[in-house]
Amino acid sequence: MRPSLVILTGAGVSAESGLGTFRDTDGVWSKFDWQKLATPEGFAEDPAAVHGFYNARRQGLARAEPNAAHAALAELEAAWLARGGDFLLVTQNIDDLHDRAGNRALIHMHGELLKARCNACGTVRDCHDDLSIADSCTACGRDGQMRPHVVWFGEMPLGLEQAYGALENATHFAAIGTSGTVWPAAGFAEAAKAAGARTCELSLEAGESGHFFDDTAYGPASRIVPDWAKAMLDEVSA
Ligand code: BJW
Repeated sequence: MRPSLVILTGAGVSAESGLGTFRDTDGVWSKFDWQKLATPEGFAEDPAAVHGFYNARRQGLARAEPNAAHAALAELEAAWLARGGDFLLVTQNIDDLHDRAGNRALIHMHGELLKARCNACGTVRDCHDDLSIADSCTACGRDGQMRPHVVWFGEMPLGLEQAYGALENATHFAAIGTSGTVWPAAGFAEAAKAAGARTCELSLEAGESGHFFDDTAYGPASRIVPDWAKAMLDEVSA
């Protein structure tokens, strides 16, 4: 059978690059109110506050670099494809560290911090600087309609059809640095297991989908992901 690897990543893979996780003790949601900052209702009520939150995170991202876990996943994609396998990396992260490390078969299911979208016409454009309520859409010209191209609570994640298609055919699945709290990503391990994939959780500690994992490795991503990636390649090369 053709080896088919699907990897789901979360905030933990970028933690050692200096980007905050969400639900750890000092995580983003311990300091900021997700209802005000990560919902369409919060944005409608106070768009300037939401822009401020994402502008600060965009500035933080400009100072961040991919770590050894990102590098290992990019090398794994290239090596896996070279051995004739199928590969898909689905990230919940809105940072661009997987892109910068070199992953190409990549879905940003919760959007991208370095993109903005017009609420009026839907046009998506690159966004490397601060956004504000005064910005105009470069496509339709409307004022005050630009928003971060991210997926807030209650909104539909991106690329799900491709992700579920890959999960249905997966022979191997790994969840890396995610608490397994947020749906639909939290259901990926179960979907992969139902498809017959061998499943693995790599994180600092067990998340909420624990019973769907055949294998586990706990520790900092920069240490455990390179070791796991090497073991995966040894397995498919054997
Ligand atoms: C390390 C480490 C190191 C640390 N090394 N590891 C009730 C039941 C079920 C579902 C719902 C419900 N009520 C509402 C819902 C739906 C809702 C949801 O899931 N809510 C739950 C909270 C209950 N989901 C949605 O609304 C989603 N849309 C949706 O469901 O649409 C309808 C639909 C229906 C049917 C099919 C499909 C769709 C949208 C979710 C949008 C999430 N948005 C956010 C913020 C926006 C982006 C941003 O600002 O960045 O996305 S929330 C936030 O959580 C962010 C993340 O991508 C997401 C996941 O977090 P993640 O990555 O898991 O981070 P943490 O912090 O939770 O975990 C980090 C892990 O790393 C920990 O385990 C650490 O131990 C570990 N770690 N350091 C390795 N160095």
